Amino acid sequence: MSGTRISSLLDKITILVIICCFSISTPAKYGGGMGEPNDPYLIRDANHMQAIGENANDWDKHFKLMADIDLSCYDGQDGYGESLTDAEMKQQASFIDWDFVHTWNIAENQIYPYLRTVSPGDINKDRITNFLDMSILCNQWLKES
Ligand SMILES: [Ca+2]
Repeated sequence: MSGTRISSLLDKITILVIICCFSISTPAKYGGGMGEPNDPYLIRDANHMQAIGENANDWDKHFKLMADIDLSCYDGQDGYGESLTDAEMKQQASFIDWDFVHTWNIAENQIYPYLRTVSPGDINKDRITNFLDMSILCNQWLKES
């Protein structure tokens, strides 16, 4: 073998080793994929879900859920939220900064918070259905007849 051919072979081996080392040192993120629309990150287990939460730079990427993931073992005590007991869920004081005047309603110690809606019978939209609403409705009927 001539010196030129040996040198060329060594160059190819060096390039191959560099490529192998590079591919080995770059672990797949999540369960695979590149986070692109045609190659989304693959989410296969709860660890992948946890990793997404810790990587805000990936929140605008594309993901594909590959399994029905059981998250019931997570109690929300990792700084990502706080779990409440059933009794606490029925207390207005448990929901800090929630608007219980305009948006939410609760019957304490009875049910969980629920979104306020306007009753169809609340004609003047004051969130109270009473005889004033009936009076407004009756006046409307009298005007139409
Ligand atoms: Ca009303």
